[in-house]
Amino acid sequence: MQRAFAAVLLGLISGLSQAADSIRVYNWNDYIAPQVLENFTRDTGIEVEYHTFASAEELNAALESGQAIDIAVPSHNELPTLIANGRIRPLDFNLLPNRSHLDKQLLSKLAAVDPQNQHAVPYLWGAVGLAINTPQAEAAYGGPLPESWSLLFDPEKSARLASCGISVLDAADETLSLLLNYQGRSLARSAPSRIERAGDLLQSLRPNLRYVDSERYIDDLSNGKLCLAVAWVGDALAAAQAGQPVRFLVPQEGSVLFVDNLVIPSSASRPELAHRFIDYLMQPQVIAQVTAETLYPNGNADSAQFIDAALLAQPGLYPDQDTKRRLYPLEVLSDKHAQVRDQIWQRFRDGT
Ligand code: N2P
Repeated sequence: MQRAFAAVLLGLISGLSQAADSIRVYNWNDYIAPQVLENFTRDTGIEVEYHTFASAEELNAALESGQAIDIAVPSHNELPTLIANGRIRPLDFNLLPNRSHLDKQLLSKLAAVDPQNQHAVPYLWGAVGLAINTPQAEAAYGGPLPESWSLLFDPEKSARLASCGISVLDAADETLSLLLNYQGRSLARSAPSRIERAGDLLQSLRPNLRYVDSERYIDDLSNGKLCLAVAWVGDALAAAQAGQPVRFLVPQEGSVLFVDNLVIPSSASRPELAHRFIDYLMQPQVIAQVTAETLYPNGNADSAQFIDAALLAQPGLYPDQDTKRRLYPLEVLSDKHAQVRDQIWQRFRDGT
């Protein structure tokens, strides 16, 4: 009797603590395996209040809103500003034993934007490229396509593809960096006047585009409603997996690479539980599940053995040597550059 009573009491207590143990997570759209969140709650008793965002701007607004966020997933180029503005906390490595699985080379590169890797744990990464529905695009273009950003940035070429649908990511840093790189320049090292001229070119392309959005295009590509999309690799591969003749191309002129990171914002109300979440995701078999679901490479050196061989070999997922040589990391912008970028982008995105 007494034992039964104790069991009920224990159940009550753990029920109570479960209700109290909850974290709020902010992640990119289409960037998790839902099963992993369920398993985390099953294994730890910690509930996850899961929110998604579709642009760096949206994440920054959430981080500045003052609401409690326990986990966020900024791209590497945002880290210096987040650290300088005191928006994210240093991590307690003692609470992160699974850090041992992280790719050391990747960590040493990340140390350039996060000294000693104090604040960020690499989650998923990947290339930006063009997702092309080849039969549709060739029909509209009138022949074989050049493997070039000119398909988008040359107004005459993109006008030929406009009828079958072009979309651009709502990602200012990526798009402007790609355009300047296509022009043989670098966004971070260009004078504001040159960036403004690049903005004018973008504006002149606007009539050729269906929309600027990072979420809608995933379904539209999968349903054959777009023939050319600036895409993050996993989103493009998802369309191919859905059965469309969509290929992911890293054009000859090269393209940008991003590394997205798990961080604990200063606004976190449960930093210790946030560490448990990060450590959970760093288990090789768990992050392998995320890669298999999202089709984005991860930053874990021990996860390959848990990823299906056919998937690992899928062209585009982990870029081959030749593609890697054409990829450069998304640049960190000065405040002045960020201001010019924001002005250009608002006008372009809204098509006004
Ligand atoms: C996936 C989002 C990719 C994240 N939909 C790009 N930083």
